Amino acid sequence: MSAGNKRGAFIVMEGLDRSGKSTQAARLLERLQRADARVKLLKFPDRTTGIGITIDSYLRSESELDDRAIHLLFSANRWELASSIEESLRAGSTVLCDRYAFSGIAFSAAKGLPYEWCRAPDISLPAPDVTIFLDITPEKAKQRGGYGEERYEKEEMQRMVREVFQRIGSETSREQRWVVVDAGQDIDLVTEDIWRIVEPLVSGVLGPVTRLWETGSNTSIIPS
Ligand code: Z5A
Ligand code: MG
Repeated sequence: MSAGNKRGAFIVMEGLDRSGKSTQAARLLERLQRADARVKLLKFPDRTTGIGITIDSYLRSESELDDRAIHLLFSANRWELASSIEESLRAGSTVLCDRYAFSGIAFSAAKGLPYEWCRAPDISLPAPDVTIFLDITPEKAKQRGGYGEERYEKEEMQRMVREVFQRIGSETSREQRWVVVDAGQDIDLVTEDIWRIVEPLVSGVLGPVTRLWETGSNTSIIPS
């Protein structure tokens, strides 16, 4: 991190199931570490917390929950870590995150819940400086060993999820960048495309951490 008032960059990976988020997040982590950046990798849902254990059981279809209740738990799972994300950014670490609030909206809206209702609980979370959307067709994703056994891992569901992601991307502000990468290409080409987006952020970002979907205020969620 260079001198000045710079903070760490907040980078989010989004995409359909099997689009390569975890593979690319691991590669990016390694590359950032080689570039001598302090970096923290997170993944949502974080299945290790109390809330995350409930989410895990739901995703494995070991328990049932009302659609709205599980949506709020996914959001609460992010809020559990919101302060620590902001602290890491302020301390100069790059924060890399595998899925975030956009997955929350995409999956719940694809189930039929109203889009605005789905977005509401995540308003004011720390906003990414860039969201990298790994775009792939559900047909191509399925060829990658087929979908697994978890809830939502069905082609028709993934098709609707992709449509909601496209809406989110089209509505994202210029400041909170949404960049689409072709995730159907060779794995190394995807890695290079991602690096071109991330490299300029490695030396840090000027300005405070912004808030998701908040207008006119950059008030921190933690005291300075
Ligand atoms: N969910 C939600 O409803 N609400 C929320 O708020 C949040 C999530 C945060 C669990 O997510 C579910 O939770 C998810 C959304 C919902 N449901 N679905 N679907 P998860 O993140 O724990 O798990 P996942 O993301 O569904 O699946 P995944 O399998 O981890 O996908 P991935 O990380 O994008 O893919 P990958 O593991 O990196 O790669 C998959 C395979 O493809 C693997 O064999 C790779 O070697 C291969 N691969 C990767 N890239 C390529 C390329 N370029 N070419 C060829 N092969 C490749
Ligand atoms: Mg994954």
